[in-house]
Amino acid sequence: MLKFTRGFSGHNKAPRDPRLPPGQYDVGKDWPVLTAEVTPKLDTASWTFKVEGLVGKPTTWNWDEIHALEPSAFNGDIHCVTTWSKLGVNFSGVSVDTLLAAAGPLPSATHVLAFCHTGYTTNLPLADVTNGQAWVVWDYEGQPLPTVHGGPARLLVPHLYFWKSAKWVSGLRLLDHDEPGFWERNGYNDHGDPWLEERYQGD
Ligand SMILES: Nc1nc2c(c(=O)[nH]1)N[C@H]1C(S)=C(S)[C@@H](COP(=O)(O)O)O[C@H]1N2
Ligand SMILES: [Mo]
Repeated sequence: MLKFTRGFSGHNKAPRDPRLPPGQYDVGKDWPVLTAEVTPKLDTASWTFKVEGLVGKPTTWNWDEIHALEPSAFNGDIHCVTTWSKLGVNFSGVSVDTLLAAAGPLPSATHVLAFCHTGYTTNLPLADVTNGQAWVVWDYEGQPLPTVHGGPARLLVPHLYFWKSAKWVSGLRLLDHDEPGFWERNGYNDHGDPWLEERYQGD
Protein backbone atom coordinates (compact mmCIF):
# COMPACT_ATOMS: atom_id res chain seq x y z
CA MET A 1 0.00 0.00 0.00
CA LEU A 2 1.15 3.56 -0.75
CA LYS A 3 2.34 5.40 2.30
CA PHE A 4 2.66 9.17 2.25
CA THR A 5 5.38 11.07 4.06
CA ARG A 6 4.60 11.01 7.75
CA GLY A 7 4.45 14.37 9.44
CA PHE A 8 3.43 16.41 6.41
CA SER A 9 0.41 18.17 7.80
CA GLY A 10 0.06 21.37 5.80
CA HIS A 11 1.09 24.76 7.09
CA ASN A 12 0.92 26.78 10.31
CA LYS A 13 0.72 23.72 12.52
CA ALA A 14 2.71 23.15 15.68
CA PRO A 15 5.48 20.64 15.02
CA ARG A 16 4.36 17.12 15.70
CA ASP A 17 5.76 15.68 18.93
CA PRO A 18 8.44 13.21 17.78
CA ARG A 19 7.32 10.82 20.52
CA LEU A 20 3.99 10.28 18.71
CA PRO A 21 3.93 7.29 16.34
CA PRO A 22 2.12 7.74 13.00
CA GLY A 23 -1.64 8.11 13.26
CA GLN A 24 -1.56 8.79 17.02
CA TYR A 25 -2.56 11.92 18.97
CA ASP A 26 -1.59 13.11 22.45
CA VAL A 27 -4.51 12.42 24.80
CA GLY A 28 -3.10 14.82 27.41
CA LYS A 29 -4.15 14.38 31.04
CA ASP A 30 -6.91 11.86 30.25
CA TRP A 31 -6.37 8.17 30.58
CA PRO A 32 -9.19 6.39 28.74
CA VAL A 33 -10.36 3.01 30.06
CA LEU A 34 -10.76 0.18 27.55
CA THR A 35 -11.95 -3.10 28.99
CA ALA A 36 -13.60 -6.05 27.27
CA GLU A 37 -14.64 -7.85 30.43
CA VAL A 38 -16.23 -6.83 33.72
CA THR A 39 -13.72 -5.02 35.96
CA PRO A 40 -12.78 -7.52 38.67
CA LYS A 41 -12.23 -6.85 42.35
CA LEU A 42 -9.02 -8.70 43.15
CA ASP A 43 -7.80 -9.13 46.70
CA THR A 44 -4.02 -8.79 47.04
CA ALA A 45 -4.16 -11.36 49.87
CA SER A 46 -5.06 -14.09 47.36
CA TRP A 47 -3.42 -12.54 44.26
CA THR A 48 -0.81 -14.62 42.43
CA PHE A 49 1.34 -14.33 39.32
CA LYS A 50 2.88 -17.38 37.67
CA VAL A 51 5.38 -18.18 34.94
CA GLU A 52 4.62 -21.58 33.42
CA GLY A 53 4.89 -23.64 30.26
CA LEU A 54 8.32 -24.14 28.67
CA VAL A 55 10.41 -23.20 31.70
CA GLY A 56 12.83 -25.18 33.83
CA LYS A 57 11.15 -24.12 37.08
CA PRO A 58 7.48 -23.05 36.93
CA THR A 59 7.22 -20.31 39.53
CA THR A 60 4.35 -18.58 41.34
CA TRP A 61 4.66 -15.38 43.36
CA ASN A 62 2.14 -14.00 45.79
CA TRP A 63 1.74 -10.24 46.40
CA ASP A 64 4.47 -10.03 49.05
CA GLU A 65 6.87 -12.25 47.15
CA ILE A 66 6.64 -10.28 43.91
CA HIS A 67 7.20 -7.03 45.85
CA ALA A 68 10.38 -8.52 47.33
CA LEU A 69 11.94 -8.80 43.84
CA GLU A 70 14.27 -6.15 42.47
CA PRO A 71 12.12 -3.09 41.67
CA SER A 72 12.05 -1.68 38.16
CA ALA A 73 10.44 1.47 36.79
CA PHE A 74 9.37 2.70 33.37
CA ASN A 75 9.16 6.30 32.23
CA GLY A 76 7.94 6.81 28.69
CA ASP A 77 4.95 6.70 26.40
CA ILE A 78 2.00 4.36 25.81
CA HIS A 79 0.03 4.00 22.57
CA CYS A 80 -3.49 2.64 22.15
CA VAL A 81 -4.57 1.25 18.78
CA THR A 82 -7.65 3.50 18.96
CA THR A 83 -5.11 6.35 18.27
CA TRP A 84 -4.55 7.97 21.66
CA SER A 85 -1.08 8.07 23.11
CA LYS A 86 -0.14 9.16 26.60
CA LEU A 87 3.31 10.71 26.84
CA GLY A 88 5.76 10.67 29.73
CA VAL A 89 4.03 8.28 32.11
CA ASN A 90 5.64 6.55 35.10
CA PHE A 91 4.95 2.99 36.15
CA SER A 92 6.81 0.80 38.60
CA GLY A 93 6.84 -2.86 39.48
CA VAL A 94 9.17 -5.62 38.39
CA SER A 95 10.89 -6.33 35.08
CA VAL A 96 9.67 -9.40 33.20
CA ASP A 97 13.39 -10.24 32.88
CA THR A 98 13.51 -10.79 36.65
CA LEU A 99 10.47 -13.10 36.55
CA LEU A 100 11.82 -15.08 33.60
CA ALA A 101 15.25 -15.41 35.23
CA ALA A 102 13.63 -17.20 38.16
CA ALA A 103 11.65 -19.61 35.98
CA GLY A 104 14.34 -20.25 33.36
CA PRO A 105 12.83 -20.34 29.85
CA LEU A 106 13.77 -23.50 27.94
CA PRO A 107 15.68 -23.00 24.67
CA SER A 108 12.57 -24.11 22.76
CA ALA A 109 10.48 -21.20 24.09
CA THR A 110 9.77 -18.60 21.39
CA HIS A 111 6.52 -16.90 22.46
CA VAL A 112 4.53 -16.03 25.55
CA LEU A 113 0.82 -15.95 26.15
CA ALA A 114 -0.09 -13.50 28.90
CA PHE A 115 -3.20 -14.54 30.81
CA CYS A 116 -5.33 -12.72 33.36
CA HIS A 117 -7.44 -13.25 36.44
CA THR A 118 -10.40 -12.37 34.17
CA GLY A 119 -9.70 -14.67 31.20
CA TYR A 120 -8.26 -12.00 28.83
CA THR A 121 -5.18 -13.18 26.92
CA THR A 122 -2.61 -11.63 24.60
CA ASN A 123 0.34 -13.15 22.75
CA LEU A 124 3.87 -11.81 22.39
CA PRO A 125 7.15 -13.04 20.95
CA LEU A 126 9.53 -13.84 23.83
CA ALA A 127 11.95 -11.33 22.23
CA ASP A 128 9.42 -8.53 22.89
CA VAL A 129 9.20 -9.12 26.65
CA THR A 130 12.93 -9.53 27.40
CA ASN A 131 15.86 -7.08 27.65
CA GLY A 132 14.07 -4.39 29.63
CA GLN A 133 11.01 -4.11 27.38
CA ALA A 134 8.23 -5.43 29.64
CA TRP A 135 7.12 -5.15 33.25
CA VAL A 136 4.48 -6.30 35.69
CA VAL A 137 3.48 -2.97 37.28
CA TRP A 138 1.42 -2.04 40.34
CA ASP A 139 2.25 1.68 40.73
CA TYR A 140 1.25 4.52 38.43
CA GLU A 141 2.76 7.95 39.12
CA GLY A 142 3.74 6.75 42.58
CA GLN A 143 0.23 5.59 43.52
CA PRO A 144 -1.35 2.13 43.48
CA LEU A 145 -2.51 1.30 39.95
CA PRO A 146 -6.27 2.05 39.76
CA THR A 147 -8.50 -1.02 39.45
CA VAL A 148 -10.01 0.12 36.13
CA HIS A 149 -6.48 0.34 34.70
CA GLY A 150 -5.61 -3.21 35.75
CA GLY A 151 -4.87 -2.89 39.45
CA PRO A 152 -3.63 -4.46 41.53
CA ALA A 153 -1.15 -5.31 38.72
CA ARG A 154 -0.97 -5.31 34.94
CA LEU A 155 1.49 -6.22 32.26
CA LEU A 156 3.24 -3.24 30.63
CA VAL A 157 4.77 -3.64 27.17
CA PRO A 158 4.99 0.02 26.15
CA HIS A 159 6.80 -0.43 22.82
CA LEU A 160 3.74 -2.29 21.46
CA TYR A 161 0.11 -1.10 21.21
CA PHE A 162 -1.50 -1.04 24.61
CA TRP A 163 -3.80 -4.06 24.11
CA LYS A 164 -0.64 -6.14 24.72
CA SER A 165 -0.45 -4.66 28.23
CA ALA A 166 -2.87 -7.09 29.86
CA LYS A 167 -4.75 -5.70 32.84
CA TRP A 168 -5.23 -7.90 35.95
CA VAL A 169 -2.48 -10.14 34.56
CA SER A 170 -2.04 -13.45 36.35
CA GLY A 171 0.83 -15.01 34.46
CA LEU A 172 2.89 -15.78 31.41
CA ARG A 173 2.88 -19.13 29.59
CA LEU A 174 5.99 -19.85 27.53
CA LEU A 175 5.29 -21.61 24.24
CA ASP A 176 7.24 -22.93 21.26
CA HIS A 177 4.72 -21.38 18.86
CA ASP A 178 2.55 -18.30 18.48
CA GLU A 179 -0.95 -18.54 19.93
CA PRO A 180 -3.25 -15.58 19.27
CA GLY A 181 -4.89 -13.99 22.30
CA PHE A 182 -8.29 -12.33 22.74
CA TRP A 183 -7.92 -9.30 20.43
CA GLU A 184 -5.56 -11.07 18.04
CA ARG A 185 -8.32 -13.62 17.36
CA ASN A 186 -10.69 -10.71 16.82
CA GLY A 187 -8.79 -8.88 14.10
CA TYR A 188 -5.96 -7.09 15.83
CA ASN A 189 -2.41 -7.58 14.58
CA ASP A 190 -0.34 -10.38 16.05
CA HIS A 191 2.59 -8.10 16.85
CA GLY A 192 1.29 -4.52 17.25
CA ASP A 193 4.29 -2.23 16.73
CA PRO A 194 2.90 1.36 16.79
CA TRP A 195 5.86 2.75 14.78
CA LEU A 196 5.00 0.32 11.96
CA GLU A 197 1.24 0.86 12.45
CA GLU A 198 0.67 -2.85 12.94
CA ARG A 199 -2.94 -2.27 14.00
CA TYR A 200 -4.96 -5.03 12.37
CA GLN A 201 -4.31 -8.48 10.88
CA GLY A 202 -2.67 -7.95 7.51
CA ASP A 203 -1.07 -4.56 8.34
N1 LIG B 1 -7.60 -7.79 30.95
C1 LIG B 1 -7.66 -6.87 29.98
N2 LIG B 1 -6.53 -6.23 29.65
C2 LIG B 1 -6.57 -5.30 28.68
C3 LIG B 1 -7.77 -5.02 27.99
C4 LIG B 1 -8.93 -5.72 28.36
O1 LIG B 1 -10.02 -5.51 27.79
N3 LIG B 1 -8.85 -6.63 29.37
N4 LIG B 1 -7.79 -4.08 27.00
C5 LIG B 1 -6.51 -3.79 26.35
C6 LIG B 1 -6.62 -2.61 25.53
S1 LIG B 1 -7.40 -2.78 24.03
C7 LIG B 1 -6.06 -1.44 25.91
S2 LIG B 1 -6.00 -0.10 24.87
C8 LIG B 1 -5.52 -1.26 27.27
C9 LIG B 1 -6.31 -0.19 27.96
O2 LIG B 1 -5.77 0.05 29.23
P1 LIG B 1 -6.45 1.17 30.08
O3 LIG B 1 -7.91 0.84 30.24
O4 LIG B 1 -5.70 1.19 31.36
O5 LIG B 1 -6.25 2.45 29.29
O6 LIG B 1 -5.59 -2.43 28.06
C10 LIG B 1 -5.39 -3.62 27.39
N5 LIG B 1 -5.43 -4.67 28.35
MO1 LIG C 1 -6.93 -0.78 22.88
